Amino acid sequence: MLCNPASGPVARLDTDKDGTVDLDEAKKAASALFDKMDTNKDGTLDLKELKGRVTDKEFKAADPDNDGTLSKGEYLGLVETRFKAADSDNDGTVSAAEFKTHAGRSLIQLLY
Ligand SMILES: [Ca+2]
Ligand SMILES: [Ca+2]
Ligand SMILES: [Ca+2]
Repeated sequence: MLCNPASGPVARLDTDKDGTVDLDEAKKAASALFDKMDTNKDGTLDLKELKGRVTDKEFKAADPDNDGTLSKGEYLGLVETRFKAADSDNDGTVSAAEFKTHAGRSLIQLLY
């Protein structure tokens, strides 16, 4: 795989161009992906629409009302959880290096 920073997650998600991705930027991207994945446009995602981006266990944890779907708020809550896991130095942003970790790659799955 070519390592081209210009097409990496930071270049793709860093809308304020400060070189890192903060939670707002991650949520903006996640929100757009949510709308794209919601193929039946009912405002929620079920496991089928999520296409394996979320594990069954995570899905259950993120769906406290247990109705079998994730609202956008529930989905963004999951994004926040993965964001915090990926931000290993706890500075509130995910850097290019942090995106390369296992937690970083899990976060990307929810963003685009
Ligand atoms: Ca940024
Ligand atoms: Ca749906
Ligand atoms: Ca960080």
